Amino acid sequence: GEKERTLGMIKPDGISGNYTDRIKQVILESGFEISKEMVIQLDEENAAEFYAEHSSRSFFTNLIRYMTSGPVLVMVLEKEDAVARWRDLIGPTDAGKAKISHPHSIRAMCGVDLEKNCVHGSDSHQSAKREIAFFFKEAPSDDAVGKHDEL
Ligand code: YYY
Ligand code: MG
Repeated sequence: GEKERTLGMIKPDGISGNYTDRIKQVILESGFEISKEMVIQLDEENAAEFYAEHSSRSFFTNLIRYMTSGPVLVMVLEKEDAVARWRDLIGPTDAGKAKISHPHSIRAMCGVDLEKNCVHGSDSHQSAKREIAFFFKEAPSDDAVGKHDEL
């Protein structure tokens, strides 16, 4: 496969639980390069835009409250097949189930349940592109300039 980029995020419970260093260690030992990183406190509008695909779901309000409950660490992760490999490494969405089915996954290590699962990973190449652009301004180009002034 080709070297590619994905967006990784340590969610508020991962930061407050002091898992940042351990998660980064797993990332680097797994052969990813962390090419960009930033700590940011999301507000409700940011979080709702980031998770817009879930806006009609019953868990949305709780998800936004959780995602704005403290700072997050966002990272651009680079590796061959980074999108799929990072999803493999974080494990299933439900961290409670991950502890049983994927005990070596990051969500098993630091997550709690279906909501508080401590990390995010882009689910496709298209999502990765959108999510990286959401947090990190690209070098000036016609369609990147001025679109993300709020961040
Ligand atoms: O991509 P991933 O994070 O594994 O799961 P999504 O289905 O995209 O859901 C995004 C986010 O929403 C998930 O990480 C936790 C939360 N969530 C929830 O609280 N309850 C659900 N039933 C499904 C998802
Ligand atoms: Mg998702």
